[in-house]
Amino acid sequence: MSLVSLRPDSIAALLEAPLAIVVPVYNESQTIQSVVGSWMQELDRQGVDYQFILLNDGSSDASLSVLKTISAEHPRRVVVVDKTNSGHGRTCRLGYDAAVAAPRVEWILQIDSDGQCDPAYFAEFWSRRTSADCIFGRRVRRDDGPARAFTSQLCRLGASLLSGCDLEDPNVPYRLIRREVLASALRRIPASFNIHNVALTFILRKTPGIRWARVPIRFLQRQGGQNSINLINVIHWGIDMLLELRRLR
Ligand SMILES: Nc1nc2c(ncn2[C@@H]2O[C@H](COP(=O)(O)OP(=O)(O)OP(=O)(O)O)[C@@H](O)[C@H]2O)c(=O)[nH]1
Ligand SMILES: [Mg+2]
Repeated sequence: MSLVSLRPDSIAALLEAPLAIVVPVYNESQTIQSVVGSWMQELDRQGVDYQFILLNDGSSDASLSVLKTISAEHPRRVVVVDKTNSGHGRTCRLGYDAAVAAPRVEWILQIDSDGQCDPAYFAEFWSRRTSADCIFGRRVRRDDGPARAFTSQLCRLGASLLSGCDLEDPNVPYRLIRREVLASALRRIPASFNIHNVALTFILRKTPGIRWARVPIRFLQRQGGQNSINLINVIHWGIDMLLELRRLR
């Protein structure tokens, strides 16, 4: 199923499986098909009932047509959303808003579309759900280079100083969250925020009574496409993140 609607409730109406997988997609035409394929293989092996929400974030390459092909091949497993570019955080937010509005969804998994999130860890995440509300990856090994690791450490330092506790890997894109817990956290995060995943980690960690689990993961190199790191973006995101977290305190 493919749609061109930005309303969370119209996306939610298409969600029927207990696991919704939120995947922001930006210029990933080279990678997205094999990434979704390898995830499907693992999810099917685990016997999990799932649906992908693949959100095309205004890609300028052929991502959208690849997404449409994937959804035509797997209509029961894939919902495609096409939107103008708003960045990783706001794109994830739209997926989260849709997933929490779907009554049959019990869990939301967020992963990236460039193949850095290895499906091999999924079984461990899934098994932890009986005793945790949030299961987050912690990138203990990174194949994407020291500049990436350094940026993540700066993010961790800034976010942890503002929250008063160690947020470990606040921006990690491998995260499984119980629907009710995500829904109540989102109510405390303005939709206009930019760095949503860090704000979400911050709020979830500060909410009493939430049961946490962390799964150590190796973060792979992106499987193709463009590496997006550039100093100007990183500075921009860092400033946004600090301003946004200050508002949440
Ligand atoms: N760069 C970028 N990525 C976006 C955007 N919207 C959604 N995404 C997706 O967000 C995820 C993370 O983006 P990446 O460019 O991989 O960012 P990263 O993992 O920090 O950096 P590299 O993989 O090293 O390039 C990917 O799945 C992108 O397809 C956007 O506006 N810009
Ligand atoms: Mg990446």
